[in-house]
Amino acid sequence: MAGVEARWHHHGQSNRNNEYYNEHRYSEQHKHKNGKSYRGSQNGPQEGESGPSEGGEQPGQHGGSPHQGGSHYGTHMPHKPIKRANAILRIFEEGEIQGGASNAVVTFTQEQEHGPVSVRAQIMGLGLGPNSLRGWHVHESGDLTNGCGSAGLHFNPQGQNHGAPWDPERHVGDLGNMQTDENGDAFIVDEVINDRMSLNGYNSIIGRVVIVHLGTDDLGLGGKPDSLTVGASGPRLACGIVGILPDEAPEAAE
Ligand SMILES: [Cu+2]
Ligand SMILES: [Zn+2]
Repeated sequence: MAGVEARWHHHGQSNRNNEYYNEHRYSEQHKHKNGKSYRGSQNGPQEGESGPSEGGEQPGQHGGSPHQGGSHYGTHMPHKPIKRANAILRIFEEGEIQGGASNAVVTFTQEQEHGPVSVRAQIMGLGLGPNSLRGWHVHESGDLTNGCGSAGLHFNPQGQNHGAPWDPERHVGDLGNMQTDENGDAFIVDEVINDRMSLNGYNSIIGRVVIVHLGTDDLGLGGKPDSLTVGASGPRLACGIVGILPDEAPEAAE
């Protein structure tokens, strides 16, 4: 974790090869970071955009990889962390959504950009079975082309084995099990389930998929062939894409 964070935040230190090219850019950034004002970001042309050599010479500058400096192109833009997101879970069968409106909603809140994500969930009407433990995770891909089946494996940017949400060795996407009540519904109230999860940066779950399974997650301890990858959690029952919400909950409608 610490290593990843360091890489994300200190491009200049971990990217020696690019230092020559980026020297000017870095010094400007630091000036801005340590200075008082981001004024240039909102008004008028930005220094970085006016240089004649901007563009062709530095592949990656405009691209997506943060390690290549891709994010630097927008450095002068105001930075607004994502604070809230949710996933509406739907039951899929053979790639098709089943049933009517979903009563299964998971909401993620991250008040501080690098702080913990608290999870609130109301999981009703999925038929999870009464008084059961049901595995659930954030899977890596936001692709529901073939229903929950195309969402990939557990979100695991550090390449670790599957585990419990409190294990040192685990996936960022590991949420363990949800406990259902006598009606087969589950309610989670503002709980920090996995403190590696984020709505921002390297461990961001935005655009990925929450899946609830028909079986119990063995938390990597079951000794089955898929215990260390998916916790032997069984078939994928319901899923939904994690989407960005406004910072504040809207006023309740009448
Ligand atoms: Cu899963
Ligand atoms: Zn996992």
